Amino acid sequence: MATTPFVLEPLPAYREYTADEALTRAQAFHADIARRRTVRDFDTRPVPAGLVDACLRAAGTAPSGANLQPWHFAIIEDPAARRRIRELAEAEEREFYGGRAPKAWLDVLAPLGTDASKPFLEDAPVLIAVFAQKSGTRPDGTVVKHYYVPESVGIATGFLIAAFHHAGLVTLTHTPSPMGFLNEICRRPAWEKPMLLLVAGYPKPGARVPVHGGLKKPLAEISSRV
Ligand code: IYR
Repeated sequence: MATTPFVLEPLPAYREYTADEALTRAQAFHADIARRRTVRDFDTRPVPAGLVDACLRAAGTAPSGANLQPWHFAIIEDPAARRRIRELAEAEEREFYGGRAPKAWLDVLAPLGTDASKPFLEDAPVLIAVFAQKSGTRPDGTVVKHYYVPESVGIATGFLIAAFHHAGLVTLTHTPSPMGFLNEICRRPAWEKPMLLLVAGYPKPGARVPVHGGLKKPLAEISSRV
């Protein structure tokens, strides 16, 4: 197999800011991303055409191991497919909350008020099933192993969550476990691993979220200077 030639180009579209501008931008970004909340009460309103694709394009710019982009985002908007996902996810969650989850896990979930009922899977207009690909296929049909797959998929999903937030949509990261049923519904091959379901849309009027003031760890706890 021929290797791709190593080609460099001048760094395109880079912008450096003055120190003042940089700080202002960093603080503004923080203020905006800090408004993001995980929402469980979704309105049934559809999202405007093109918005999901625009957000997915942003996710697709994420860095990844050897730039192999080991992700696939399956968009589920069909109401019957969302209803089926809800049924199958709730069946798993009933087992989880009904005995499969260790007590310590249920204890840390208690403040979130989650349970086996997942109406948002039907109410929200968009579900994105995020799949991780441990290998891919080159244009010539040969197989290429992927590296740092969970890291890369996590980074791209973070971009996607930020893109949805930036566009004024709310999201919920849902992880029914196991969730192999997503392969069949999304018609993805068995070697792709479903990592999570991102629920996206608008909050229901009057949507409520857990009280959370101060619950994000302070900088001194999440960081240290070496
Ligand atoms: N998958 C379950 C449990 C759950 C687990 C974690 I970690 C959460 O942050 C929230 C829920 C559920 O979706 O209810």
